[in-house]
Amino acid sequence: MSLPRHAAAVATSISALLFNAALKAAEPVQDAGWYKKNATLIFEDSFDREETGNGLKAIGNGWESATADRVPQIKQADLDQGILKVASATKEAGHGAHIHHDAGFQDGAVSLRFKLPGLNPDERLQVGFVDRECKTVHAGHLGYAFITAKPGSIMLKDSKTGSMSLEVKNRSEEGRKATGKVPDDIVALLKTKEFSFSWASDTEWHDLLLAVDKDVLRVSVDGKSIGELKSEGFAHPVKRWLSFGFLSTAWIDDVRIWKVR
Ligand SMILES: [Ca+2]
Repeated sequence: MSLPRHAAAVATSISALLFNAALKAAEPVQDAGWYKKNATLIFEDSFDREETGNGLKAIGNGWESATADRVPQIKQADLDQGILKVASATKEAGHGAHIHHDAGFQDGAVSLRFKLPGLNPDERLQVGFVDRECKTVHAGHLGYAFITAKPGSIMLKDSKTGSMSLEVKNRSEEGRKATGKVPDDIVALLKTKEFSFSWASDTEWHDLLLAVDKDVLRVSVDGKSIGELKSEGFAHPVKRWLSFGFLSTAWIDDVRIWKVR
């Protein structure tokens, strides 16, 4: 089992270890049951309806597609048998499908069921948080879990202070222009902003819990912890949108958003 990157950094002294052990013992495990008991349910959707066409608001219940209007002739989001089935027209739209819903918490979680149905070789579901009012970052990208079918993995990423930071993007671009490569300090920084955990993927339904707890992003599947990443960007004060991104096909059901504060 791989050790989360931050855990290695924290475990620099015995006193830090003991301090962490005390914290772990005092706090209950924050699984889906913990959120049901301790957090406020601010949104839920089981997709038991039909969509209304292919447009921006066709999914209904407050969902919006950021990419529907690029390819109005193609249905990318299909409500079928009570499931949100997404088939991203990535090539035609020049962009992977992005679907989002208002969230609005600092600390909280999203729970859902997902399935990578095995219809395409590049299936990947991106689940995370966006704040378009955050001006230090490209398109408001804060942080995500990337669930990839082949090879099976789940990557946690702090986009806000990593690859989507305007400062990081500008430094990378300047470096490429000046020397043909991204500056070494930026390469080193970006390595600290993401961590990939192995996950045995299949084409079945799974329960996902993605939780933000201060500066920690935590992911579990089917009630079992996959891993967590500690990074300053996750502490952004407002996760304004829940956002899904797609490369090809992924299915989603039973989305719930929980707010702790
Ligand atoms: Ca359903």
